[in-house]
Amino acid sequence: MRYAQLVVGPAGSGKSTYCSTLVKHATDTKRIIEVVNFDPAAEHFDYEPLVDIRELIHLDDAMEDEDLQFGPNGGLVFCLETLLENCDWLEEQLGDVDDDYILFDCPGQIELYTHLPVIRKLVDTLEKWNFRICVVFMIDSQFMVDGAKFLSGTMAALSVMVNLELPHVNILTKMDLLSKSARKQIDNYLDPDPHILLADMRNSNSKWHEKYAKLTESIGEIIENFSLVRFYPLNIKDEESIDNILLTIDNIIQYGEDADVKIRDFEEPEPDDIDENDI
Ligand SMILES: Nc1nc2c(ncn2[C@@H]2O[C@H](COP(=O)(O)OP(=O)(O)OP(=O)(O)O)[C@@H](O)[C@H]2O)c(=O)[nH]1
Ligand SMILES: [Mg+2]
Repeated sequence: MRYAQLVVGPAGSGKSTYCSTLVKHATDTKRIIEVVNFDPAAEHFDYEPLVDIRELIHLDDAMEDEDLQFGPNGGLVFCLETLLENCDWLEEQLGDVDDDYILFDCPGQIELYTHLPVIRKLVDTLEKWNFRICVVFMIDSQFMVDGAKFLSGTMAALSVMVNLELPHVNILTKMDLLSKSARKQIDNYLDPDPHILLADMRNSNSKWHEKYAKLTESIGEIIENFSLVRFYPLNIKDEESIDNILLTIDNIIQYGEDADVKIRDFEEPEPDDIDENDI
């Protein structure tokens, strides 16, 4: 079995930072986690990718091509479709390593996850290669601090869940940036209670709420009754917070249960231990 996290979410939500944070955390705990960059427009990230889609196709290739003439959004979809058509390339780059653990750092274009088929097809391919996958949907906690925003973030998470049909974890990122009062507000939403949500919407005097109070209430109740969406807070400056998230996802993909957990051997071999045949 192979293990993977498909790291998705809106632009700038903290996907690449999450990947580099996990890689560092893994190194500190003597574990191996690799990252594959699936973002053809990426300019900067703080990890050394195992595979980089930009070596196959870069967004500029799609935008600057005289025949294609894509804009940034269509170009991005085109690049991912090109990746799909070149699965052999990806398979070769990934190698065939049993029990490996890979984060796929995806682009920040939300429609790739909410309704377009290309990521779902990539997932099917990864599953064929024996990957057990958890979708990790990132959302910036700063955009979740009132009832209306929370509702909209929840619906986005739900669309991704329905479209990708995989085990799924929602993460509230950038918790370190929240003020004390915002943090308190978010705590109310971690275990969403439709009544708190409704009270919040009522107090906000929003036009939406005036018109659609009953709809908001029903959506809130559906989410609660079916335990549909839950958010986990992540503070990348707190090792315990990182550890909790990793543990939750490991449990979901059953990492370590039937795997030979890979531990990096950081100790240099003693000179006496080196077999002459190795030299
Ligand atoms: N303080 C703080 N900043 C963060 C955190 N996560 C991300 N950032 C910052 O937010 C910005 C966007 O982060 P990225 O990790 O590039 O986000 P992304 O989702 O990969 O963005 P795209 O790939 O462009 O969609 C960067 O300036 C990061 O330094 C966090 O947990 N705390
Ligand atoms: Mg990124």
